[in-house]
Amino acid sequence: MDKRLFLHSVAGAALVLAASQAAAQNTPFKIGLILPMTGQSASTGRQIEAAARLYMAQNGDTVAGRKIELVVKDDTGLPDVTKRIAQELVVNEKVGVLAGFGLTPLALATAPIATQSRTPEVVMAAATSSITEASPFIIRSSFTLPQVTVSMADWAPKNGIKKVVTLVSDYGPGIDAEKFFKERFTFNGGQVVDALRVPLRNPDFAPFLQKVRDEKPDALFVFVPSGAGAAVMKQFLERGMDKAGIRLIGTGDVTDDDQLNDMGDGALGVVTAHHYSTDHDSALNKQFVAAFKKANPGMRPNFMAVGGYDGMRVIYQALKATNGKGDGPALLAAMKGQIFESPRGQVFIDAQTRDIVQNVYLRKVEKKNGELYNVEFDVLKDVKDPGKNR
Ligand code: VNL
Repeated sequence: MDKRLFLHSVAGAALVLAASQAAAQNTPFKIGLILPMTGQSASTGRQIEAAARLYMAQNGDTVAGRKIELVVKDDTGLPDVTKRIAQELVVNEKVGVLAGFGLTPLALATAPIATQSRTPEVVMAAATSSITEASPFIIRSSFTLPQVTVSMADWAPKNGIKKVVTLVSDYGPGIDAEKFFKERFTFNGGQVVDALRVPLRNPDFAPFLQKVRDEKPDALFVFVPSGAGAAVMKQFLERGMDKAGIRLIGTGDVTDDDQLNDMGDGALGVVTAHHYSTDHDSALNKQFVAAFKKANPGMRPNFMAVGGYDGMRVIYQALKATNGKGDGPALLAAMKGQIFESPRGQVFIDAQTRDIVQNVYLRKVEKKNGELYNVEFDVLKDVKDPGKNR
């Protein structure tokens, strides 16, 4: 055996051993929550951690006789760091589940660790369609870009938007959004006249927006990850794009509830498609939002928080269903097929794809009691990820 292969199999054996120890009873059940707590995507980490802690505060920290320990680690948004932390959590901390994953590259970097150690990887944020195909141990509680994008591409042409320029962050979810928007919008008789991609790290939107202004489409369709929306909105307004008759449309990432309130009245009227709004009108959501705000003064929960909250539900329920004795594969099996009411509405973890099936809402930014909200005005029920089985 050559040395690399040998080291590889030793590491693999350590991962498998660690995973079986994690299933031992009466020891605490550890959930390794890996999040970007610093850097460009820190708001995603902050939202998910707050929601996970809220879930535990509401549902207790003991499940089927096992004490739950949440081990939160900051990967700073860098995939090499995520992977190293995931390995440490499995081998040294003997976590039963890996969770979190604020960005697509971070979820993908962890996939081989999940597979080798047979540890469920609960993706609470990242949203590129193909992520669930990177390991049979991945389960998703967030959403996919094709899911929300296709709904927008159906709405736009029925509402006077025939000519669009797309502007996306240049990586997995942005490429998904660009592709699925163009495909469905064109099918519906619309025309995508230009497709612009901006770098994920430290993007400068100004030159791109100038180009869009010159192209004069009916609307600009935008995908940028949570945390980057306010910068897009600011520059869109500063350049007078709205006054030039160009509408802003997109997935709900751009009018993220975490930032929306600070975007100002220029955001009023922006229409997006998404799976969650803080303003979602249900008794469960009202309870969730009130409890979240009470526990985290000055914050309101966004779609990342809901992905984290529901991801914890999926983990708790799997541990319960396996009487606290489940190893990785047993927990995974108990995660598949879960159906429950989320603050976003009814959801379902599809056992075949391990991806989430959920409602997608069309929403318009409006002011209510002095605050800006994404107010839902239409719904598409039980949307599966259109990126699967093509
Ligand atoms: C991703 C997708 C990240 C949508 C996001 O915010 C988001 C991703 C941090 O898959 O990387 O809003």
